[in-house]
Amino acid sequence: MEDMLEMPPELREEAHLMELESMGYTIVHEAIPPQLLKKIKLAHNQAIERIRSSKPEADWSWESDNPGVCDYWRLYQLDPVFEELLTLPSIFNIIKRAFKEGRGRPATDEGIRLMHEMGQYLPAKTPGGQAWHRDGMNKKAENKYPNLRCTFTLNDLPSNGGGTIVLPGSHRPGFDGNYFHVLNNTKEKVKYEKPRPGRSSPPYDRSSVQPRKMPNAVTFSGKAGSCMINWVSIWHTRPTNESNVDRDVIWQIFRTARSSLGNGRRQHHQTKNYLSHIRNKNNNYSPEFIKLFDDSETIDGTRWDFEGLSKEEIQRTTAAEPLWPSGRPDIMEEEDETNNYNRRENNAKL
Ligand SMILES: O=C(O)CCC(=O)C(=O)O
Repeated sequence: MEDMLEMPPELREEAHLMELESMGYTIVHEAIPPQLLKKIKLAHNQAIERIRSSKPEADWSWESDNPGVCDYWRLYQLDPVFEELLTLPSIFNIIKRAFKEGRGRPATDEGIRLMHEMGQYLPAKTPGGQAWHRDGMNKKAENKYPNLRCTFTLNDLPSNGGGTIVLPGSHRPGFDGNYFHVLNNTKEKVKYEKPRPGRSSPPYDRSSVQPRKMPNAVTFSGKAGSCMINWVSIWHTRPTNESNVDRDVIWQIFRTARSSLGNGRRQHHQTKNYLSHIRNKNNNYSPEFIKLFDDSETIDGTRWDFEGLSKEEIQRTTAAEPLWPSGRPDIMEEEDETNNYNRRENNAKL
């Protein structure tokens, strides 16, 4: 069987959940309906264009030093079409169930929360530039409350197109940092760089590791609109894009309600304007959607150590500011004080 689409629809969700639990990832083909995909690609291309025309190339990417790589945050306030990805039934139902059912992790009835989102353009032939890693693994928090990541590909992604590679089954507890040197050909410890304004702290010194080719690893590939869902605790890396096709992806990471944010990316990239809009307005959104943005109940809501950011830095990145380009009308009209906000000085404007 080529993919789950050939299964009876009523069994597909179960099958995806089973894969997610047993292998740590699952690929949902045709997750984004064609009409929506068109609109999302348009909005994505505009966001990328905006970055390119507003910053020097060295600042185009938040996390990659490779030439031409471009990424952006705050998708939902850039264009409402991105909000549709949050509750896409083909994906959302799987994520909700994966968290709710627990299966060895603490289960929750309280729903799920958005943790982080980002769009990225990566030109054909771009080197991987990453070590094998697990995201945000922290013995206190993330091992117990792992998060789920969705990677949507907006283009047809060939098998040599730089799609994320995962090691099936390695999401389980027990596959900790001791495997780093096995997978990355180094005995060096991970070296964190200091964060720079407007950039993430690159998670390690990229020159010191050479990710091994693991013969049984699986590479994400699929038609435009496909989505890989994976527990972030799975060992994974970004391989070189050997194809002639650019890679355009959108990531969304979800956490379970009440899980710790420690050692993870907080929702720092949503501006205060957007968050207050979401919290105050019910017209267009279901309560379930609004809850996605609720971080008030977290155990250590003020902690922020993954990127090494200070409280001031968090304050700066969440600052209220006018929304791009002149703001979504549905937000701007409702917030009379919007015009008074000063633009932030750093270059992570989006
Ligand atoms: O770009 C990819 O395929 C993987 C990215 C990744 O693993 C990360 O940012 O943690």
